[in-house]
Amino acid sequence: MDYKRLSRQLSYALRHAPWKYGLELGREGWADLRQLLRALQARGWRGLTAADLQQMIRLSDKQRFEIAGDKIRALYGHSLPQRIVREPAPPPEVLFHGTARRFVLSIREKGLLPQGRQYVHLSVDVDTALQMGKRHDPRPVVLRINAKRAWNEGICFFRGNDKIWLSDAIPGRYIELAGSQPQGFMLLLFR
Ligand code: HQG
Repeated sequence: MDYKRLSRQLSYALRHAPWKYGLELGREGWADLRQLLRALQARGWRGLTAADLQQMIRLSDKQRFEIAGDKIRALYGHSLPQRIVREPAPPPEVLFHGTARRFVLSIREKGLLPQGRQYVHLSVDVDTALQMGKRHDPRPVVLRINAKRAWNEGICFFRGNDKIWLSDAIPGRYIELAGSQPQGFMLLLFR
């Protein structure tokens, strides 16, 4: 089974367009597992079972989905107009965000914004941030976020999974370049 393609389709259904799959997400993003299976079966995933989805989740490089009983949800990445409700939680001292070189000036000026998604996406480690940034730029920039200080000063954070945190917009004063960047000149941009 092509788990990568299945995962992509699930992301689309549970993060971006549940209505196209006849799904209605609850306040916290949960969808009915049986209904999702039926919708996917009708789209060519013949004989797809909950066990297949569980296996896909287990084998995935990222913890994107969660199944509980007869419900399933995406843990992050939503772009729906209806905001997924999450419980704010105190973040670690520092979090990271990987982005494209071309976005840095704008982030410096306006801070980190959720853009097309409901929340800003941050990671607990530099490696995950690099992977995140590589989706936008072959030589991404990693930003270091003073998360605890932002939280103490009223910015909301939410746990996504073991590696990913979500947050509301983060002003530039909490952001700096992480460690040594290949693009040394960018140090000039942050402090
Ligand atoms: C940038 C993937 C200009 C931001 C990943 C990012 C993640 C600004 C882009 C998850 C800006 C949005 C989400 C500003 C932010 N000016 N650009 N003021 N503020 N940006 O794809 O965070 O594989 O919507 O830096 O690993 O890259 O799908 O968000 O580059 O966890 O499971 O605007 O999606 O996970 O891009 O990625 P995206 P993201 P999956």
